[in-house]
Amino acid sequence: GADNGLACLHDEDYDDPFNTQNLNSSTLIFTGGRKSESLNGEWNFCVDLLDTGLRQKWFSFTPEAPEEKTEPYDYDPYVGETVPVPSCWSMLKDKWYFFEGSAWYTRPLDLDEQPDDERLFLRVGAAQYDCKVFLNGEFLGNHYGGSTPFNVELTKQAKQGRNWLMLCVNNTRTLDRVPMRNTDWFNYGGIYRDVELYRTPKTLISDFFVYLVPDSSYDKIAVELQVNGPDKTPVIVELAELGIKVEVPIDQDGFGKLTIPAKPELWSPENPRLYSVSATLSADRIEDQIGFRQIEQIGTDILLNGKPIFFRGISVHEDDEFTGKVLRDEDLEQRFQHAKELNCNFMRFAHYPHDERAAKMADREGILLWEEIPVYWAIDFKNPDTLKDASNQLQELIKRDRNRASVVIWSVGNENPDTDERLSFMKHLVDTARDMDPTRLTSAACLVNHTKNRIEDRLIQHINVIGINEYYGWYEENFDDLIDFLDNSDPGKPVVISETGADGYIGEGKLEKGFFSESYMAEVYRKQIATLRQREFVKGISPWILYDFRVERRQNMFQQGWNRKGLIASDKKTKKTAFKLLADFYAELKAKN
Ligand code: GCB
Repeated sequence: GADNGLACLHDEDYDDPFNTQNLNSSTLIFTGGRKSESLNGEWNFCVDLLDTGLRQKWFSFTPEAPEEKTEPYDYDPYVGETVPVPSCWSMLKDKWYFFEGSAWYTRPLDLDEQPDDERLFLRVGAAQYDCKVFLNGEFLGNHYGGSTPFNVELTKQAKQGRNWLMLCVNNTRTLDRVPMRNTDWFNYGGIYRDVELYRTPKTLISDFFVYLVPDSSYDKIAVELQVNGPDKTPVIVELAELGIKVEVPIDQDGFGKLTIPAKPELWSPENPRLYSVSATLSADRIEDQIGFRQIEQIGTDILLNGKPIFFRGISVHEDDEFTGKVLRDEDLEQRFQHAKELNCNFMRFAHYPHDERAAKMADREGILLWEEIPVYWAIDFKNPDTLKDASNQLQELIKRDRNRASVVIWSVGNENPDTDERLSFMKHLVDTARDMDPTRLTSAACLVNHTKNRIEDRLIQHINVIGINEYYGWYEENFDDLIDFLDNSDPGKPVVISETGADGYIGEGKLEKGFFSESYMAEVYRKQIATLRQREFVKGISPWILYDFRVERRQNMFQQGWNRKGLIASDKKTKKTAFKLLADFYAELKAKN
């Protein structure tokens, strides 16, 4: 038949027409204050392991024009099974648990007549990893990167009446992507964050960055704006609570920047003060709640608003026993509640960009954040496409979250082998972060030289804060080596212990002592706390991890598909003994400050 595999996708000599990578978040980065129509809800759905849909072009006919259907297609996108969006298909049916490949999402889009001066955008909060977008049979582009939002303009293709939107989402792990094949978290698939439709005027404010100028004078706010469209009139920026209303001139490229004298109350964990900021350009208006603060690194110190700070942290994944990567508001609130019970002032969002609602909550809750992209372990550092993917994810994350006062660190990687290619790859990412954002520190979980038992990583010269994942008492069986390790290291920069911990299994068949017992886990925490507290250059700790999380690679009888290093079990309720040890330690540090 026609589908004989000759035009097989991913065959080496096949030029994949759907791999354009032209979608990103750049036209509609800024959604704050805009009204949207939710496209969440039931979508028609079909898994497509063999990519038959792309070869047979399942998207090419619509029910309104059945004559375009020239052959008996192997799937009808307009009838049949549905799934909710957002969701992870892995969680919906047992037979989809390990499914890795393409899946098709289809839904109608009924539109009124579109006013001439209106633009229409589809925004996808996140789809893991590759998402191809089709409207009324036309391919509009694809997006790489499973954890950052992207948008696609539908103005030209959308028509009055019934339209059909199809998204082909592929969660195949590949060697050239970020992340690559091997990770220590579950490979969920699907559209797992909100899908929305936005209407804007012809000219819109597409990007908006407002920050306290980081020159230690605390008396200037900078505004940077990007405008998309023909109108180049000034944008009015208002910060009513500070008595500010200014016009920001826009240049020919649509860019505008202004520095304004202002003395805002500073944002901090103790006083998470946010200000309403708005920007108006004719009919377009956006709003945000923004905090102003300064974070800097001097020698081995980290300073918040000029005062040395210690990060009392905890690491967390985006994972749920029942919904996978879909986190409801209550889930996120509970997460901050647990962090507060631990007396934390800091969280590490590992190992990829988390839901954008989480950073907004952290702004309100007064929790400092480390945000990160999935440059994890040995990705393909010599491949320019891999760098492009990583860099795009970093830029999308920064643009999404750079108005969040809570975010103080951009982390560009986790435990990557120290090769020349990796060094230049990572330096490129650090430079990108600095160019786009002068108001945050850079970091990465760096390397330990295990022979010399010391911190040793050429990347350290390029970043502000050295993240160290150390598992003395767990993967490194001799705990006392931690003492040597710290003695041997002289990093000259602040070190944040970005991971430490041990598995503690508390379900049926649990052990009283030894590896995987809760008491052993607690013992590791006791020793870690006693040792780390004595080191001058250790300026923060974010143990691994708040909750047990699902992962394919952990299959012994205590794990059964879960990494059990959580201070709280996978039910997100049951606390292990180590929880209180850490909470008490942090309470003591907090009292001293
Ligand atoms: C690490 C990784 C983290 C793992 C953790 C572990 O070093 O960064 O992703 O989950 O160790 O539990 O082994």
